[in-house]
Parts: sequence; structure tokens; C-alpha cells
Amino acid sequence: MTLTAPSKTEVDFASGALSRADYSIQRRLSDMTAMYADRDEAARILAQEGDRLIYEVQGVELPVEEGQIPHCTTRILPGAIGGEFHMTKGHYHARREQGEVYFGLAGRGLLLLQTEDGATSEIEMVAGSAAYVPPYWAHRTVNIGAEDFVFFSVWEARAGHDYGTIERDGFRKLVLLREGRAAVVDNPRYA
Ligand code: PAN
Ligand code: ZN
Repeated sequence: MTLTAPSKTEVDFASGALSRADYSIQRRLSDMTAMYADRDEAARILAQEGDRLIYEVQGVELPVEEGQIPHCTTRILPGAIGGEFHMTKGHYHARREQGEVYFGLAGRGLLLLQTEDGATSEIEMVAGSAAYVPPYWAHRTVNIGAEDFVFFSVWEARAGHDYGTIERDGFRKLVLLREGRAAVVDNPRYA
């Protein structure tokens, strides 16, 4: 057990920038082309327009020990790939019994959740929304607005990230731009 010093991070709500960012991760289209329903369009954008930034994460790193509470911001840029809104990769926690809290800082988003038993849920998020991701629910966030969607996440250090299950099976629901609004539809390719 590590005795961790108390610390503070200033959060810029509009950008998600942290004054103390131990790490930052950029996810570009090339990191997730196969996750979009319209893979041909994803490949076309990649070839013709370049490798656009989809989202970035900045976080405070802590020892992976019981009781440590890592936290980070995520900023998803506005846009869509073949009519499917920009989104995070999404994951289950490697330790499925660990939950998480998301807090909206800017913009408009949709939090997609699903369980391995087939339950699904969607939560709309704006600045000020505190969304709870209970244990056993995979989670992906989607920017359904015209501005950056920014939120703050807090979880238990040992939760871990299982990306492989989503990379293999996808999400049950897609969030598409239909008649100017976000529509949640079944993913025809869900494994
Ligand atoms: C979040 C996510 C973050 C990026 O902090 O890790 O929004 O999404 P992906 O991890 O799916 O790329 C979280 O849920 N942490 O557990
Ligand atoms: Zn998580």
C-alpha cells in the first residue's frame, strides 16, 4: 500500500485540459476505423482527408491498488463517420464488478451502456449531468452535439479496461445522425 500525497488538479471545463496531466491519449480515426459501422467511409476519410482526431483523454495516474481513485477528462470532437457520431472505443472493466461516475463539463453527449446479458441503456449528458456506470455495464460515449463534448470520469484503480470484447463484438446500438438529430438504432453487425 502506497501513502499517496493529496493533490489537486485544475480542470478547464471547455477543453478538458488538466493542470496535472500525468498522461494524455489521442485516439484518431486510424485507431478505430473498424469500429464504425461504415468501414468503407472510414477508410475513404482516412485516405482523402487524413487521420482525424476523434477524442483525447487526460488523466491523473495513481498506483493500481485497492482504494485508489484515478480520474480523467475526455474530450470528443464533434463530427461523424458515415453518419455515425464520433465516439470513444468503449469498454467493459476488466474487473466487471467495478463501477464508475461520469460528470458532464461541456457540450452534449450520449452515454451508451450494455451488459453481457443483453441489456442496453442510453443516458443523455450535458454540462452538470452526473451519470452512473454501474458494475457489469460496458460504456461508450458519443458526441451528439456541434461542439466538443467534455466529461470527467472517476473510477477505482483496479477496474482495468477490457477493450477486446468490444473490438470483437461491437456495441449493440449505434448512434446515427438522422434528420438532424441523434437516433439510437440496433447495430446490424452486432456479433
Ligand atoms: C473513461 C474512458 C474514456 C475514454 O475514462 O476511458 O472516456 O474511453 P475509452 O477508454 O473507451 O477509449 C472510462 O470509462 N474509464 O474507465
Ligand atoms: Zn470505464
